[in-house]
Amino acid sequence: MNEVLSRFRLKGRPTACAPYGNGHIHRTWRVETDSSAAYILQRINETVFPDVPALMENIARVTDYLHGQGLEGRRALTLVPTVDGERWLRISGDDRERAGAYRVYEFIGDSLCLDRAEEAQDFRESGAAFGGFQMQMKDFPAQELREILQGFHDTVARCARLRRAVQADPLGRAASAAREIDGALRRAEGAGEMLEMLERGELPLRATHNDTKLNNVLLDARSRKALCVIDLDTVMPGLSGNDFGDSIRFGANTGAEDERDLERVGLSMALFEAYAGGFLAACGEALCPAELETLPLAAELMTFECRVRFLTDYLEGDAYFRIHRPLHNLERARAQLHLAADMARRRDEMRKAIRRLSPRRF
Ligand code: ADP
Ligand code: GN1
Ligand code: MG
Repeated sequence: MNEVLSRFRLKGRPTACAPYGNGHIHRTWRVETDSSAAYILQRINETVFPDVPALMENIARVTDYLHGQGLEGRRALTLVPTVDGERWLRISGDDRERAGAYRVYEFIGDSLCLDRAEEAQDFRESGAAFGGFQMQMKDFPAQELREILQGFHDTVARCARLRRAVQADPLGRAASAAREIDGALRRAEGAGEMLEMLERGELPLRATHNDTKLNNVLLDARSRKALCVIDLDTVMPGLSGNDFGDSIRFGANTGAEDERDLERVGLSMALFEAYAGGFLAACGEALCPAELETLPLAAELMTFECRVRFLTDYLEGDAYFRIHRPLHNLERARAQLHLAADMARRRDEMRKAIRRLSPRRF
């Protein structure tokens, strides 16, 4: 790895380089140098992100913009340039272990990265980090960002793909999932509600994060307060509600994402309020009333979209989401169905909580 590292402008000479973190997409190492500097080195997953120049252009734009907003040090990711002044490095050759696209970030020390909230307060802080991100990015020209993963939150297109998978039924699995398919296609009717609002100009297009899980936030190790948002690969033009909704889908579920005992699956209003409290306080007046109105619907739609994605992947042969048991994707889809139904029932409760917690009156 020394050859790769020697091509980046590091402070000092590398003394250690070891695999780091629990990310599922890239290969990540922590690097230390003899000048007591620390870095994150990543080899970019080019199967998921084939257009590395576009990906890195987006990240450079966003990190430059955040620094311009005064977020320095541990408050935002910082890319370390190569010795040629580039934002990333291509290593070519036949050595498959070595060849690839690399980037380096400054290491954000004394931080925590959690896979699950240990207390509601952790989830509130993750809301504060993502709400803060909305605030920091509110004047960013979203349309200048490249759409790195096309149609990522186009729920209508996701439903169309499900229909194609049902028709093609390459593994003959559709019969065994008939109930799930029927249910999903029935809800597909209103899947475009937020996209239509965007088209009518009722919702603004924002620079959004799009992968708002808890482990894409760093908390300060001592205070457990939000430090910054990381994993900026999926920052694209999108709807603010989707960022809120995907966090709720994953983090405010009383059960696991793939829970088989559906009795355990549901929306925890306590966790919903914890996240919403952190998020809304941090984004202040950045979101307009129409966006605030859509947050409960967005939580349900993000859950519905995930259900459609899991079900499609089940029918297509589990090619996208890694599975750990044969029916895993079907079980995930069932659990998301259960959660989305609970969210639909509680939409009014969520709406009231948002009105109460938002510093902006609407
Ligand atoms: P993936 O897309 O594979 O999830 P991430 O960019 O989220 O990759 O990074 C993987 C892990 O590395 C994170 O979960 C976090 O623990 C750690 N990490 C990433 N960037 C930094 C950083 N700048 N400082 C400290 N830790 C980091
Ligand atoms: C994937 O890679 P990971 O586990 O953070 C997916 C998300 C889904 C999530 C469901 C790039 O996230 O969109 O919501 O699985 N990420 C991508 O668990 O497709
Ligand atoms: Mg990550």
